[in-house]
Amino acid sequence: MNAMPHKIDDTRELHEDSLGESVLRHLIYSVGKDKAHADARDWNVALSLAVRDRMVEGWIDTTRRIYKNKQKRVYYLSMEFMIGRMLEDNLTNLGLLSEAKTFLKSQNLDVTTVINAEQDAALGNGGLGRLAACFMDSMATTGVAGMGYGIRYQHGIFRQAVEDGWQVEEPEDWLFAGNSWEFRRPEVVYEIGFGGHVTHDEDGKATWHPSESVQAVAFDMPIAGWEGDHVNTLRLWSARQSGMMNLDTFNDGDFMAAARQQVLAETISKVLYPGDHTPQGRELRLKQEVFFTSASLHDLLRRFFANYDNLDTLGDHVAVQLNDTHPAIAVPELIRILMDDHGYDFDHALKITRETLHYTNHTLLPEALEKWPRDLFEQILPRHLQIINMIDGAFYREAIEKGLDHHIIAGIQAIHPHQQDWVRMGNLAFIGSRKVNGVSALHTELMKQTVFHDLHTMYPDKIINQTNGVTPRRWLLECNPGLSDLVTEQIGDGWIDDLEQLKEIEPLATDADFQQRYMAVKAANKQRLADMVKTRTGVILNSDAIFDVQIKRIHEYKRQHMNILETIALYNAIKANPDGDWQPRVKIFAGKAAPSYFFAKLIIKLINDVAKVVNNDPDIGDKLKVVFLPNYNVSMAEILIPGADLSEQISTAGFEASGTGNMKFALNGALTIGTLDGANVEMLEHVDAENIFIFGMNADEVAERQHRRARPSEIIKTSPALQQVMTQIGDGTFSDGDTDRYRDFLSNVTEHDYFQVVPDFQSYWDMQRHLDALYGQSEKWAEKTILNTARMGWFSSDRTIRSYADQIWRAPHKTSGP
Ligand code: B1N
Repeated sequence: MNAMPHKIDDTRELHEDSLGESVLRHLIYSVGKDKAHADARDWNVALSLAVRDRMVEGWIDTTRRIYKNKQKRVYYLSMEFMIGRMLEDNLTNLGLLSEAKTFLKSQNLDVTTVINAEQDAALGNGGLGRLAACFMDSMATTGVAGMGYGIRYQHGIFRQAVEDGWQVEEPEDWLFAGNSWEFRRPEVVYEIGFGGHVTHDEDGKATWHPSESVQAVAFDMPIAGWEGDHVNTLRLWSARQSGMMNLDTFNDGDFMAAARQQVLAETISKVLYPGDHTPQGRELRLKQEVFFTSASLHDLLRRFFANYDNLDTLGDHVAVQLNDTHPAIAVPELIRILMDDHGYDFDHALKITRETLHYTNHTLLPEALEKWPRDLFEQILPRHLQIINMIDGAFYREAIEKGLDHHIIAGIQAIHPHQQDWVRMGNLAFIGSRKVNGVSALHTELMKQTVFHDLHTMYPDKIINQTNGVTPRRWLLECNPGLSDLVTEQIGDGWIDDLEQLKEIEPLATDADFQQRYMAVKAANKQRLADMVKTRTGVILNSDAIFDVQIKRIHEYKRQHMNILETIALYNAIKANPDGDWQPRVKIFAGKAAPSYFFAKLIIKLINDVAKVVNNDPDIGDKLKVVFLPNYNVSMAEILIPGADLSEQISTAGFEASGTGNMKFALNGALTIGTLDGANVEMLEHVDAENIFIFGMNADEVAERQHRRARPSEIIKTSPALQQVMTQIGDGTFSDGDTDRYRDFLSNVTEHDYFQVVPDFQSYWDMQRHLDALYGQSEKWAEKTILNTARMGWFSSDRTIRSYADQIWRAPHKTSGP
């Protein structure tokens, strides 16, 4: 009990070298509180620091070992790391979770409350950033000498509030109470220049004279792999003013002008751009990209020189992975460093660069491909523009040699030689990299056929596929302890770092006792989910209903609007026959819309409008509920995914590069309703057609309809159900009689429907009704659920990382299995 202990009582417990002793010491000496006055966050900080202490030894050890063995290093450059909370992850990987729980209970503390007192580190938008976080875990687990480089944003992705059904963005402030995991490295600091001009001496050697500069300061977080012995580093850069505040200005009394300089410098790492698939052609964004890429390259080269004395063999010892084009400025920056700082000629510098850099593409959406106005680029990076012109020159000669015509070459150079308007970062990254990869089999195939068609003909061996994966530590072991225990009881715990061992539970899929135990775990997870929904929205859920979940960024191509149209049609059907034998359903949505993306915000409003009508209709009762959960983040996903029965992966075929939520759901035993898109295609191959519910057009059919500009009107005419839905949205049924609100929505769907909601609607509806019936056959449903878990092992990000290490990085790693 927390009886008013004084300091002596607290310190008297500090005699054993236990985790608890260390927590108490940190509570007193690091947090500066006694037990009587400590709140959940204080305990969280004390426990985190105690865990961090235990990581440091392995960390220093790993660093020494890699250095001594000259192990090939892998650098993962990413604008985004969607980490979430770290405490449970670190406790788990270090094998300290049960000791920590026992200790917290002995102090009469609620374990969940203490763990949840940590703010999510949400330094990303969605899947791309979360993939980077899963990769950090898997690189440590598989023993890759990997280091992540990114930006220590002071403000991560905005907090989403919902007011009157509309999304409202609020600032996020994750660092307000400090970050227990990070180490500030004031000695690791680089000057990053912008603007200015370039001079050439009589030998032609160039010197760039930037007109402004900021400093990049390193902050490190240790990343422990499973079982804790290999500990890598995530190094995030924070911007600060170069040099001290200008004292002359200060003495003149113009303190504000001096302070302004400081603020301007620090804006570079102030806030994450909240666009997902919406490139921000803004000067500050370009500066952010240059800032972290240049600092990271300088840092990795400095480390290289501790072992080697010249850069000729850089690519033998170092592999750099560019997470999308956001760090693509690495191509001219590395060449610039090699030429201007180390005296290499251009051809040699380009060769070394092309042995070192690799580029991952994450989207084919044309509007999402990064490009910068040439003039802006020249103004901020005059030397880099010169180098890009040299790259284009060299590329032109290669292309001519390979027999390409001028027209085609112009289309794939970094800068179009005649239009001279944009610097196209995808082309630049492709030309400057050794390997280029897509993130699912379908996506990689489409890269070859569409966006990179001509570059692919020129370099037919450059593009390869690396299907995404998810870490089984966070996405099964930690988020679903009930299922983890059940699995471990049957097959041991080898699956935790060798996920394909889940295959061993396959024979139990038809075992009545195992089915019953598996579904009892699912029921408990559904209850936990329902409790959260009640706390956050007040809506009470019927746990006999199918929990049908769509959680991801709100985007037209992801088609949340098709889901809500189907929801309205179901509502109408129930209302027309309230005494029918309806399978109860709960439709759960969560996700953020980019602040400038009006249509996505309108979809959120429509979901909330429909929820208000449906949830309050006495004819409907428990048969249908609609919920929009505000402020979706990693921690919320950890509750939603284990509690879902059904996973919505319904993007227009050809548009979702991979998806990773799809994998997390299936691993946790949700059945998938989805299109033949992204990694769904490979999930189908692994779980088999009878255990995944595929509907709608495939990518070729979609492309054909889009090409033809086929109009949806003909189809709507033949569907009374869809027609009724459209009429209701237009006549104010869901908008208190406001007939204006959804005008844009309706014209989008009924006139253009670029993302093919209308042609896919009927097959989506039919598949939903098929699933209703299947849910009633509880043994069959349980069997399919178990088979999903059993067959998803291949989608571990450990597999993905080993594959990158073998096929791209040529870097050593631990092999899996006994
Ligand atoms: O990357 C994920 C994939 O699983 C998803 O299918 C894909 O949509 C996602 C610009 C992006 N692609 N592109 C982005 C993010 C931020 C930004 O500023 C583009 N995100 C994806 C992991 O491969």
